[in-house]
This record gives sequence, structure tokens and C-alpha cells, in this order.
Amino acid sequence: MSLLETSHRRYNPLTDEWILVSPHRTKRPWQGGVEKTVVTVMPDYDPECYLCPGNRRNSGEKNPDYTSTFSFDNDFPALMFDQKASESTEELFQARPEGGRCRVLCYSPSHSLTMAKMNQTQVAQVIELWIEEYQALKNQGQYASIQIFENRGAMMGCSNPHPHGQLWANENLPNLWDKEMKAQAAYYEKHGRALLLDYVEKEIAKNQRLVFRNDSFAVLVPFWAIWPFETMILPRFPLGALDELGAGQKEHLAEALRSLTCRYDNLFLTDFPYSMGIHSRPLKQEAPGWQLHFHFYPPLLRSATIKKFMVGYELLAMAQRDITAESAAARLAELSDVHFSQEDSHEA
Ligand code: H2U
Ligand code: ZN
Repeated sequence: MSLLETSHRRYNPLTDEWILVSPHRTKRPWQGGVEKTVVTVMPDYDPECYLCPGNRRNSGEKNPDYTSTFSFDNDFPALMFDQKASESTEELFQARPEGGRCRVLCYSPSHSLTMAKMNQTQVAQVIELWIEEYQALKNQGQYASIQIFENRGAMMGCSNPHPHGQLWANENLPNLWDKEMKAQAAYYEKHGRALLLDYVEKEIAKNQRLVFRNDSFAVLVPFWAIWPFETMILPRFPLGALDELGAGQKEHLAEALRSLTCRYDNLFLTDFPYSMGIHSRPLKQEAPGWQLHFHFYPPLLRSATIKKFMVGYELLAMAQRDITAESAAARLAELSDVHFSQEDSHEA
């Protein structure tokens, strides 16, 4: 039977894990609530926002009157770099010091200009901000990983709609980075090629899970996706880190990011929530075969309000999905990359 019809497992070669797919379940009757799309119109400036230009943050510090992007040390950092915890080596109670740096990255002075609504030049400015931040911390030499990420939407625990991301730099490699590093190194050892470069080429040839592509990048729903509309942005050329991007490649990345985030909003005519993050090459290890990539993890399942929960079997056994990666990709691919709020003919 085809993978699109009956329960099966799919392998995630990047983390060396299996996921469960149950496509036949999408045929069952839906008895949940009836959704209603709520589009809140946001002001360009919010006097209560701690990220808007000229406003005061909780720390008492005042933001400058910035006109493009702006970044600062998180006032409530999860990682400290000046205070060291003591070590515990007792076998069942191991603890080690963990130092690092946390930054907040404002994408725009406008309170309402999410990436989905930005033009390509504005997205390119965000990419420049990521590169500057990445380089500054890389040059300090003490961090193993620089995790740039964005939580968007209250559903993802984001405290503020002002377009922004975060950066956490760790002295030790985080769990998922470690898994991805080992898997990519093992593949490289076996084939002499980068896993994600082989993968993106095969996905382009198969053309079953592609959402968007240009000469430098492909946006796709990975074969092993867990979240309904999970995607990855993958470079089609060898690329370890953000600061290795050429000028044309930056433009292509901006185009891919804009196209994807805009399609996401158009899917359920809402400010589509997600967690997204950039995985660039670890800095303290060799990491052979590592390819830079973006992960997008959006929680929504069938409307602006109905999300997928990772509960029950998923907490206790393994991740599971109903709609297939193929059908999710097809839906995203057929959407317009003109934002619904900017489409003249649309009545939203
Ligand atoms: P979220 O978008 O995921 O809610 O994160 C916003 C970050 O901004 C959060 O980590 C920080 C919080 O610590 N923050 C400041 O640094 N200063 C403030 O005045 C408020 C929030
Ligand atoms: Zn704001």
C-alpha cells in the first residue's frame, strides 16, 4: 500500500529518530470546534511595547530611535556569562556549569511589520542583522553554538507581537545540535558528501514536498516532518554558516524567507504562529558535512485556532502526524506569496 494510505514509520536522518505517520486518520469525522479567524490590526507604534523605538524596557533602559534593525542583551537572560555554577560529578546527580549570552533581535521599528508582510529589502536587513550578531559572538571564541531563533505568536509563548527574534549562544553544544552533528558526520564519513545537500537535491528531483525554490535555496516539508506544516529552508550549495553567504545568495535567502512566511499567513488568513531557528555549523567541533539549515515548527493544524498538541502517545512513545508531509507541501505550494492583507481584491 502507498505511504499516503496507511500507517507507517518515517526516518529522520538528521536526528536518527523515527516518527509515526497515520494518513488514514484524516478521513475520520471532525467533531472539534468550528474555527473563526481573528485578524487583529496592529498599530505601527505601541507606547506599551518594550521593543518599539524610544520606549523603555523593563530594565529601565531606553531603546534608541532605531530606523531599521536593533539588538540588545536580553534583560532576563537564560544563560549567564559571568557567574559559574559549581560542578557535581555524582553519577545520578550530575551537573555542570553552562555559560552563554542571550540577545534580543528587533527586525523592524514597526510594531506590526512581521516578516510575512516585509518586502525583500526589509527581510534582507534582518539577514544582515543575523550575520552581524553571529559574527560578533563567533569572534569571541568561547561559544560552541549560536542559536538564532524566533517565537512568533502567543500560541508559541511569544510575549510580544513586535517582530523580533532571539539569539542564545552556549559554551556547550545543545542536545539537538549534538544529534544533528553526529548524524551529518556519520553520513559524511560514509558517503563523502553532506547529508542535507544530497537530501535537497533528491527532494528537488522527486518534486513531492517542495514549497518554493530559487537557484540557491529550497523550501520544503521534510519527509520526516512532525508538525503539520513544518518546513525547512535548505541551501542548494555547500554552506556551513550565515557569514559565508554571497550577495546573490543573501537575496535568494530573503526571497525564500519572505515567500514561506507569507504563504504561512495565507494558509489560514492569520498571523501564522511558529518557532523557527537557524542551525549553522558548531563552532568548537569539526562537524564534517554540516549544512546550514532553517527549521520552521508551526503548531496550527486545520485553522487559525486549531493546533496540534504533542500529548499522550507523543509524550510517552514517539511523534505522530496525520496529514502527510506531501499534502501539507502541496497546500503551501499552491498558495500565493502576496500577503492576504496586501491583496487589493481580498476583503479581510
Ligand atoms: P519572546 O518573544 O519569546 O517572548 O521573548 C522576548 C524576550 O525579550 C524574552 O526573552 C526579553 C525577554 O526576556 N525582554 C527583555 O530583554 N527586556 C524587556 O524589557 C522585556 C522582555
Ligand atoms: Zn513594538
